[in-house]
Formats: sequence, structure tokens, C-alpha cells
Amino acid sequence: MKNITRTFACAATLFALLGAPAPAPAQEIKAGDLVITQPWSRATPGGAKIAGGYLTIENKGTAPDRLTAVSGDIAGKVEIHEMAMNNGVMTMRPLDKGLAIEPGKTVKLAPGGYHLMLMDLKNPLKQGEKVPLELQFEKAGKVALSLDVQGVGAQAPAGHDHSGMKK
Ligand SMILES: [Cu+2]
Repeated sequence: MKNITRTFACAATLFALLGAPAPAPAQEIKAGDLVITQPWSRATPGGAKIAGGYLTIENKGTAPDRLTAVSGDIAGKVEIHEMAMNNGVMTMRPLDKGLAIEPGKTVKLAPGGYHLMLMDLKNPLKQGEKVPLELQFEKAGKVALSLDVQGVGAQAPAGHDHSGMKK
């Protein structure tokens, strides 16, 4: 029995060391009809002033809600972005009216799709850190959570240099 426990502990340590994208211990935040899980980000390579923020939002209610604003001490500004193919080029743009969370639906913010854009970072994000943010929903109100910072990773979310961004 002891050996089994040790094996599990080792596996967990290994994942931590490898910085595997395996989600950190499930973080689940409930706010009204919304359930938010797995808020995470990636470590920023030296000097980078922006980072993506990712999470999953499920609306268990019967009315639509909307993520309208995000803020956090780490960033001068946080925007809600979507990515889309534009003439074969991946571009991103801020969602001026926020992100709708339809009833019964789950919206995933992930690399290559919807994401939070942390801009004007005051400090680089380091793997293992937790970055507190405050989300503002139309109905569910204010929700505090922390992004678990994962490793830099080989494939950083595309388009994060904003050079292809059109306003
Ligand atoms: Cu973006």
C-alpha cells in the first residue's frame, strides 16, 4: 500500500517538473449560475508585456450572461479577445460587447480562440505562480480567481505579437 502511494506522489512530482500541460488541481469557482474551471496562463519569456489568460465558463442557468470586463493588478489593462482567420492570417480583436455565455453552454477560452489578453504586464509571469484577476459578469457580478501559470511551452498562442491585429 505504501508503495502505491509513493508511486502516485512521484508521478505528481514528475508532472510538476516537466511542466506538463496537465491542468493543475481543479479549481472550480461558482458564481450564480456560472461555473468557472481551469483558469490558467503561460509563463512569459523575458520582457514580454502581454500574456494570454484561459479558462472555461459554463452557464448552468436558463438566462444568458456575459463577461464584460476583466482586471488585475498584474496588468495595466485586460481585454477579452477572439481570434479568427482573416484572408488566411490569424488575427485577433477585442470583443467590444464582451463574451456571451449562453444558457446551457460552455465557453472555453483557449489558445487559438477566445482569450483574455493581459496587457502592459507589470511583472513577467513565472511558472507556478498564481495571477489574481477579477472578472465582471453582467448577471453573476464580480468573480475573483487566479490563473495558474504553466510553462512557456513550445507553441505559444499564435498572434500574440498583435502585429496582425486590426481595429
Ligand atoms: Cu489577444
